[in-house]
Amino acid sequence: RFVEILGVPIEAGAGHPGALMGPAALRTAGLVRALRDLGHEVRDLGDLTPPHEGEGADRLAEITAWSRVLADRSYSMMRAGGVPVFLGGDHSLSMGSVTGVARHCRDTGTPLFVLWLDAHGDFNTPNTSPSGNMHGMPVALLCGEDGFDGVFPPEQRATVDPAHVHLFGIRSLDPGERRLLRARGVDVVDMRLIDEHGVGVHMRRIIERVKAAGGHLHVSLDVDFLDPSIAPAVGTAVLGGATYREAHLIMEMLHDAGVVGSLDVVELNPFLDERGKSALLLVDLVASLFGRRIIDPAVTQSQIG
Ligand code: DIR
Ligand code: MN
Ligand code: MN
Ligand code: MN
Repeated sequence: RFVEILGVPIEAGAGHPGALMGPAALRTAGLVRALRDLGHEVRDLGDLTPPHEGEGADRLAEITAWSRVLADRSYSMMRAGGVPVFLGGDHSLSMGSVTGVARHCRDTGTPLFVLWLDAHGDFNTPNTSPSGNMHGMPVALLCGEDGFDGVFPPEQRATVDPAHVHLFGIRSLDPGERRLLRARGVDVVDMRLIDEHGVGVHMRRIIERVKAAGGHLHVSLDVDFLDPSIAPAVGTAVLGGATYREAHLIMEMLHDAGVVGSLDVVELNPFLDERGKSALLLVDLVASLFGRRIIDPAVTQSQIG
């Protein structure tokens, strides 16, 4: 496949500085090489430059400026026909990346589904957020909740149906966002469900749904989806996250299904990493998503009959 990589060094949405180094750390960990070794055609577009209007302004103004530039860029990457991979940067970047993807899907009449791998729901609005941090709000903006009027001009806006959003790995919700998630009917696969059924059951359900609709699946991977013992490089670590094998299984199933059309890898804070451990793990997970496997399943099938 043709893969286009764009770094988005934004950290104004997070509570801790450091996420702007994320794209550099993912490149240092060998992301481009890993994808090329799998036979993909990879174009690294470098990092998006911080939009001028945002600098020194308040955080909402800064993220608004980034989001507008990124939504246009994401839209043109989709039109180029490859698989866009956005390297964060904090999770507020998904306001722009997914908006561009949603606009392209609307143009082409393709149903858009979003798989949000995260410890958090990211469904706060400026009215419900206890922290005021915009990395806790992107899904609410994407689903058209109130309170984000100034972010996109009407001609740029494109939303996601909340009934097409699957939050996965969740173990921390604020009271206001929990109420909103219930009211909008968003599918929330929390860690309790994963413990009880395993990730395979829920991934199969989500994959079948996207396939049946002939849809485009956007995957948004927040580092804090992973257990902090394997991925410490995140400002908002929450105990009880996905294990190494759970995370790889998700990526492997997504690859085999062939439904993923765009990806965010966000919230990596290299300042908090332990000798690049989290960055290296993320590169391995992206490689699994793009086809790295232990052995061809056909071989195993023939052995077990
Ligand atoms: C919290 C934390 N729910 C907030 N959110 C984070 O600030 O809204 N999302 N860390 O990734
Ligand atoms: Mn297309
Ligand atoms: Mn999170
Ligand atoms: Mn997040």
